Amino acid sequence: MTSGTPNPRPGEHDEKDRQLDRFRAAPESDALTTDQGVRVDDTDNALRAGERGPTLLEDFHNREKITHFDHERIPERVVHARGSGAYGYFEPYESLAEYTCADFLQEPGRRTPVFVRFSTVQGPRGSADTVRDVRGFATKFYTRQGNYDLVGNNFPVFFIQDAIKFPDFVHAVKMEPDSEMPTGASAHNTFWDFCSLQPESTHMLMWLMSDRAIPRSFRMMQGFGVHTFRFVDAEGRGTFVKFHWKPRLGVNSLVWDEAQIAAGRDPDFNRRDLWEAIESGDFPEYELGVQLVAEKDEDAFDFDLLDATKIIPEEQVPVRPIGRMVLDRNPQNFFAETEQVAFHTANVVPGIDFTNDPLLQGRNFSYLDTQLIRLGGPNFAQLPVNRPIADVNTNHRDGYGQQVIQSGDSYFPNSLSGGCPAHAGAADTTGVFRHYQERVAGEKVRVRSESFKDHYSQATLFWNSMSDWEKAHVVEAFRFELGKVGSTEVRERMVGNLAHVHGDLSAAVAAGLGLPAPQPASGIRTHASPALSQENLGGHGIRTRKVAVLAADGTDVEDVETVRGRLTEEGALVEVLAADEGSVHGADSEVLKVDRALPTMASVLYDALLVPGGKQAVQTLMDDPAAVRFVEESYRHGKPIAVEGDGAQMLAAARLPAEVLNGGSAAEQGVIIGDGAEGIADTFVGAMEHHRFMHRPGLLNPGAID
Ligand code: HDE
Repeated sequence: MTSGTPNPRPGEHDEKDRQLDRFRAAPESDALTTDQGVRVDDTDNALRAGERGPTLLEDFHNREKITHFDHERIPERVVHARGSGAYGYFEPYESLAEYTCADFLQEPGRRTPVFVRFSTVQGPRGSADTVRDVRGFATKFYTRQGNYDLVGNNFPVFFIQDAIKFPDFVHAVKMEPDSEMPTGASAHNTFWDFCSLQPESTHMLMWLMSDRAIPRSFRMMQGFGVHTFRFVDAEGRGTFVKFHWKPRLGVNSLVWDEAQIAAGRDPDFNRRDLWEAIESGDFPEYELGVQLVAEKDEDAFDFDLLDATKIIPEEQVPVRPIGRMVLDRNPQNFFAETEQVAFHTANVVPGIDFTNDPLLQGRNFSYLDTQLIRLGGPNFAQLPVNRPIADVNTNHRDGYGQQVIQSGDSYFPNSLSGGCPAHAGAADTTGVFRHYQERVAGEKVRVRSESFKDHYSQATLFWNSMSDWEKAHVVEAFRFELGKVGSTEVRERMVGNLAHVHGDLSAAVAAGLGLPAPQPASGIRTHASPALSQENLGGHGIRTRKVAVLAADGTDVEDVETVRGRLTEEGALVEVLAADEGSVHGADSEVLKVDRALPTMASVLYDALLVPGGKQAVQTLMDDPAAVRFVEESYRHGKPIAVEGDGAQMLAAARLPAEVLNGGSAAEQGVIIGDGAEGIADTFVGAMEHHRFMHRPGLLNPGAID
């Protein structure tokens, strides 16, 4: 090529490139440009000296493109790195003016926009969703009086009582420092070493070992503010408050074996579930409730309200529903929104204030501090997802990433700018944040209050409140986790701690670890709080539950349609699975569309299973190990199974216990065997409302419960 000849157009050289040209040439409006707005005609070939020559530094587009790419990542969150977000709104049911002057809680039905981020705690950004872990449940309310962040979890308590221990706790639970293993799991030496030496963790461990730590869906878990906060009314009067989110769909969990398989089959299990529900218009909904305690009753409990390892049992102070939140929009860009959202416990609005909970006080320092490193400077509140809808008028200036062209002076007091921005006047109380005037007095001491020292009573309360299968799952989880701990000393110490919770628990865990049962502590209480058991936290209906239908040529298509009709009427999502995608033919040549190829899916991705009749089809399925495994796992994970006609043969092929197959109690165990789709459809819906059947023969480890 002689100098001065224009470069070849992309695609000039070969036919394939010419075919792709239609994806490359853009109308002016969506043309590719540099960061400076200059149009680019080729982003496939760097500028070089000669076709086979060296790449030229002069190619500003190439350098800009690669430089920007090199800087795309920011540090992930030190905890809660893996998360999923959604937008929506909150609306109160009633005015709460009696307790708080918070503007967004004054008017029934007035909507406040929100952004929510759900997360796991231990694992890095790319870790699996269904690990055993606490889930973050953080909500940013964009109120007219500024942003309010309720940065909660799906458990109502925490591992430690004082924030100064947070780095210790996180170092212990994160991957081990030498091997960086295990990812997304607490089942390792350092975590249990720490907890065994830290009895204040015991209550939280009960939650962590329960099925609450493996939620079926972000849409099916509770959220808690954890700390006791303070509502403040227009006259400056305070009321203690604990916040609760309750999911409309009920609280439902996975079982451990299922969660582990799902981590491989779909590491995005919870993220996908949230995303798809919102995309399909099944908007997740949660009710916000409060437990209110008058200041005069601060000392009325047998625990300290400032201790974040304690709950206020709902039977003692009922949860009062005050509003609902609906999540109705997925983010447009994961990084810009879900990754860059910056929550902060100290983002409060007039009417909501802190207490002296030492965990909360430390958090109020940490969240602002962590954003500085994560988001690269002090201007992160200007990012779209963090920007308040309330007017912002500060004297802050400059800094990395400043987005605003500010004008005027930036000091106070000033006369040259007419005193602006000015303080709210003394008489102007509406919409002004005034710190609650709590009287404090004390020595400067480094001590833990005596009132924080009972570490076991509420762990016992939790244990006593569980149903038999929930207890069995707690025991199995302790056995699993401690079974991964190499040090016998740590195992023994931990089992020793559990002997203060309940003798049944410590004995069952010890047995699984091959240790002698420790002597149960004396004075273990028998109190219980039914509100803690998932048995009592069911939702209504089966909306968005996923049902798999196993099909092959010869499937009874009419029966499938009948059951599908009934299930979709109730809002369930039905998918037909067969060996290959496309369609299968019924016995009378009807056509049934196949939604998914069986080898791409797994039982753990569904809530319930239907095996329709059809002699030839059932024979094909019985010869397919993937189909047989599907049935076997569905049974083992407690999922409702409906079989119609010949489909019943699949139960025997999956080696379900004879007592279920022949004992006549199958329906009670959520295994619905019937002739004719009409007959089974209603029972199937009822079984799905029950979610899981944990009392099936062979499911509960007999050693794990008495
Ligand atoms: Fe957090 N926590 N935390 N935490 N936390 C963070 O802030 C911290 C605690 C919670 O989706 C960090 O922006 C301290 C309790 C959630 O972006 C960090 C203590 C509860 C999220 C931090 C706690 C939480 C975080 C890391 C005292 C439940 C994710 C990244 C022991 C009530 C928010 C970030 C999101 C995130 C500090 C304890 C919930 C380092 C010092 C208790 C949901 O600032």
